[in-house]
Amino acid sequence: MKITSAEVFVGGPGKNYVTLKIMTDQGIYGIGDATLNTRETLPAHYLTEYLIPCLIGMDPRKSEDIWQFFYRGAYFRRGPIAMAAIGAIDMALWDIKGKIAGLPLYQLFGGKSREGAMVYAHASGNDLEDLMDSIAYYREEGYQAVRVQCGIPGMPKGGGYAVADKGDSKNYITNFLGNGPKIEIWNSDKYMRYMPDALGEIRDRFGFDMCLLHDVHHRLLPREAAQFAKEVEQHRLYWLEDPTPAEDQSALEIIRQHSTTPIAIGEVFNSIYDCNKLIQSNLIDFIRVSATYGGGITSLKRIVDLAALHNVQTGFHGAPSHSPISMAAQGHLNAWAPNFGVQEYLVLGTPECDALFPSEHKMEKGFFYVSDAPGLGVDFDENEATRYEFERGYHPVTRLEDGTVWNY
Ligand code: KDG
Ligand code: MG
Repeated sequence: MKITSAEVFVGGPGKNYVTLKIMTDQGIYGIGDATLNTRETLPAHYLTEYLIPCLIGMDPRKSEDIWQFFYRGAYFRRGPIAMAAIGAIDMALWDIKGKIAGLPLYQLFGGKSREGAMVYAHASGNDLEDLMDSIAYYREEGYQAVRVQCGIPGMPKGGGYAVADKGDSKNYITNFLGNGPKIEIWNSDKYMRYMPDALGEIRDRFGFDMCLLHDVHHRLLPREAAQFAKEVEQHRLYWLEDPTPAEDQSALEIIRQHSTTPIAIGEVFNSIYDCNKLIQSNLIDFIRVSATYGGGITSLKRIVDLAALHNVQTGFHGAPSHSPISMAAQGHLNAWAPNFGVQEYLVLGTPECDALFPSEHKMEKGFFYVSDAPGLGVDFDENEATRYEFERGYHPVTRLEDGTVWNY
């Protein structure tokens, strides 16, 4: 069996999805996602200029060897661009493998450990009242797990990270597209004085029978993060996400020394080497790496296995930047993983998105159910794809009130 061609498509409804399609001499094809949010054309070029020319003629069943060829075979390794490109190839090869076997991918991993995988929604608001309404909405929809973010009094309206990450995909997309980065103003002191009590009020209103998640989005200093994690311990968060910037891994030691609040980290990681120390030293409770810029299924599965050895659970990144292809890849891993925790999932199910990526996967009352279709169980409609083209976008840039650039 041989790979005969491969093509990259960039675009989608309000989003620059980067979709790779690999064709074989047996008529079976596979698809993969290389959507590196706000830098989408870079993995697309990496694929077309460097990787696809080497792929032609390779045996698509040798997904491990092909992964090693592109990872180990490159002198300059890792980084989100290369790993997103390798990840897309890897997803497409697993898709082909499943189609050859006539099995959904979760069966190739070892079968299902659960029927539905719990997902968490993004509840957000310009202020706490607004946030409460948003949480109530998701609770009524049946969600057991909700991430909560709200505007902070005294910070410019709409300028807090909470609002930029707003839950519904339409707002999210509007926030990310544009001709230059939107500037957001941040003040850690105001945040730290307000947010712990706000989390307490949420518990008072909704009780403890709800998995409550909160994302600090890399904004605090290590000592501040330790203090924050200690203060919110009483509210029994399901997780506190990205309390400090991910590069400074020793910061997690300071947080651990002061609090038992569960820590989730890793949405910006792209290899097992970014998280092996954190996992093996029990400095985190949930690993957030994604299939998209984490090198695909082959490398994500390796991370899941390492995490399982150390009782770290999964909580894969699932912001709307990931296309339904990588969400399907993660869906199959979630169905199988013995150490599954939760999946971030923002409903993308617009008619346009469903038309571009048809699938039978289902979201019901806060749980994701993978279909039994062979491979990834999601398709890509090339005719639909012709309706879309690339539109440049940026993440916001954060500044402190005195103008200093801060972490987004
Ligand atoms: O591309 C970056 C976004 O996906 C990120 O801001 C979202 O923090 C995020 C999350 O937890 O989904
Ligand atoms: Mg996050």
